[in-house]
Amino acid sequence: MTTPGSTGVTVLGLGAMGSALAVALLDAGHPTTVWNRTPARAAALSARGATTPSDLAGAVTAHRLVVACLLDHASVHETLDPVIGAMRGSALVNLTTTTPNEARELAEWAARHGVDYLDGAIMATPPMIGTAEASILYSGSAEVFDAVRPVLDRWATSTYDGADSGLASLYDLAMLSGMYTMFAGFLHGAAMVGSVGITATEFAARATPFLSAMTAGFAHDAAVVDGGDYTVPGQQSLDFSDLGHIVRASEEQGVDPAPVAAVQELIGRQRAAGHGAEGFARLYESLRAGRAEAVR
Ligand code: FVH
Repeated sequence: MTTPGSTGVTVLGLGAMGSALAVALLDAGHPTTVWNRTPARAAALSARGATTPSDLAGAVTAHRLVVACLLDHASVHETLDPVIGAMRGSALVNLTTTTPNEARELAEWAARHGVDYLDGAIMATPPMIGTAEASILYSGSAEVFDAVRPVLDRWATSTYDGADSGLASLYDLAMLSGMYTMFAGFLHGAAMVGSVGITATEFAARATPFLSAMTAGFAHDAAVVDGGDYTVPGQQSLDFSDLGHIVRASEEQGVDPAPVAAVQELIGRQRAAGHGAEGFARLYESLRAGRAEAVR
């Protein structure tokens, strides 16, 4: 039996990302079959040499490696439920963004139909695909990852995070949580200085080196969290970290303090529970407890 991917690849979903993935394969000379719910989106790829079968069943049986890059978890089921029975013995690499549990559900569903499942989380935008800046995280079937690695490496630096199909998604969404929270904080700061006419561009020039330097603190906080001792010397205490003045300054400038108020609320929970003298990293305990009342 042939190795999945060695004779070609089928790409399902030709939105911005799916099209970028298919173009990278075509540019590398991989026989590539494409399918999209709205067929017109396949025309440009057909002109570049992609095969465009008349129906989905033809697409998923054209090759033993099927890549899905659809909108969300529901669209994966909506697309593949009717044809999964024809995919027995194939490998499914799902690059659609899902939650970890949705990825695990898809892995179990695929296994019930004799399909090997590898989940992927794309840490890149479509123009980055095929460049050194692109990264894709994978988890699930190690056999599929190893077998189709030459295909995966056409798109990005490929990292395998283990057999748990949900892990790639978990890393992805955890990193995006950090990113979005940081961007919200930046925009809040921009609104604060914007209240006196300073442009966001001017603020970005000032904030970028400062915030970049602050990321060096991740490793220190991580060591404290992993050590589990929030009293170790050298930490900024939660009492010292009171952000009430930032919240007040924001309100004085007529700016919604929501991002920084959320951090202040987390600090307040730990201080109310008697941990004010301990380090800022103790916020981790509030977050992992998961509920406002569950402060340890
Ligand atoms: N674009 C990006 O920068 C991000 C980077 C990180 C990873 N994401 C995820 O990649 C998935 C696809 O993203 P996309 O950018 O290609 O998304 P769209 O351009 O909106 O295309 C969506 C495709 O999904 C098809 N589709 C939607 N619903 C269904 C359905 N119910 N059944 C079948 N196909 C469906 C849609 O088809 P059509 O509207 O053209 O008929 C597109 O092919 C996504 O998970 C991102 O989170 C990208």
